[in-house]
Amino acid sequence: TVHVLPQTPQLIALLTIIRDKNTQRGDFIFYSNRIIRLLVEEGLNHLPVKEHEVTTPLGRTYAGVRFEGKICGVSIMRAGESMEQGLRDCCRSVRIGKILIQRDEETAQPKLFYHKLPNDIADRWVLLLDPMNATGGSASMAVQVLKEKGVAEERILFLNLIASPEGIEHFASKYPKLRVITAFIDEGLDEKNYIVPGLGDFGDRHFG
Ligand code: HSX
Ligand code: HSX
Repeated sequence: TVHVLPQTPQLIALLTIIRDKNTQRGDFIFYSNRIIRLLVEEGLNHLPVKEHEVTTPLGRTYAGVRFEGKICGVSIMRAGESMEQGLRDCCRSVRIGKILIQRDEETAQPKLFYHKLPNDIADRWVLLLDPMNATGGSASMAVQVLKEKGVAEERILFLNLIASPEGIEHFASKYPKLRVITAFIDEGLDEKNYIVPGLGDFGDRHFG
């Protein structure tokens, strides 16, 4: 299932800044971090809570809820690492796994180089981090790695800033129980499988 963030003027203004080719690295990082924060908060909205009662300073009882379950961030390197801080800003001691996948820019085929994940990842909710979902190939390969480690599809939330309709369709058909949370769905892919209008290569713009 796909969840697109509410298209508020604020979100569109943030996206406009990071799409602008004249935006310099410092601003790109600052404003993309604000969008990442919104994505993480929306991701957390999908996690279960259970009833929890507290006493307020006025001596009254408040019947509330608290988070239940353990989570883990998994970033698809390199670009996905740019989303780790936003996750840490919301979840202070969160565990983070890494999967290094690179897309061959000639063929657009992803290649898996490395992965390192917490041992108990199968017991956790996984927030999969990659800012761009173009063909869906890279993230799909990451999902395969997670499934081999015993993570159920319905426990994976894939967070990204910009997706193509093709990338969205890829997940909807291949992993119907996986939740995709994205800030924006763009027009499509160009002949080199880059997202258009897009924002260029996120990793290059963030890391240099
Ligand atoms: C970029 O290419 C992004 O950060 C993703 O890792 C990947 C998206 O391309 P695709 O595999 O969805 O086509 O480096
Ligand atoms: C390299 O950079 C690879 O072929 C990937 O497509 C890309 C990965 O870098 P990043 O965008 O994940 O930082 O050309």
